[in-house]
Amino acid sequence: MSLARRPFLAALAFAALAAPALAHDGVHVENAFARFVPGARTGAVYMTIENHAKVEDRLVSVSTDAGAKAEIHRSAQGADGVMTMDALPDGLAIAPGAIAELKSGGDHIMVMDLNRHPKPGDSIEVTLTFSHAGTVKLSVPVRK
Ligand SMILES: [Cu+2]
Repeated sequence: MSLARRPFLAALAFAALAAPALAHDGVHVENAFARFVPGARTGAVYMTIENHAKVEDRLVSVSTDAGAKAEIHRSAQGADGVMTMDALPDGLAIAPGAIAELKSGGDHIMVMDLNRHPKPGDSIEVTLTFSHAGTVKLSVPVRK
């Protein structure tokens, strides 16, 4: 009995060691940066998120050490031409194989209730939580 279980345990240990190498089985984040306009009460985080999985994923929540609150926002231009933005209550869906661009004037992560004013050259910690890929922690550089 104990002999029969051995290969199973060995396989588990191997899977645990191999897991970090499977970087492309899930989401892949690139070009992340944050922007904090001097004097502003909020900041924004932009990045490119690729879903390498074969199922839809969803960015459901974000947290950061730079502020008490972070929301996933979508910017849109109203009929009057004025830009507005709204929180996405259900998060940001990313289809299998799709790329979500979080950029100025579009979808973005908004940092609120700032506890400091990060400057260009600083970095902030950002934790992304996905429905499928789980938690992704990033150190995000602050740019002008
Ligand atoms: Cu916003």
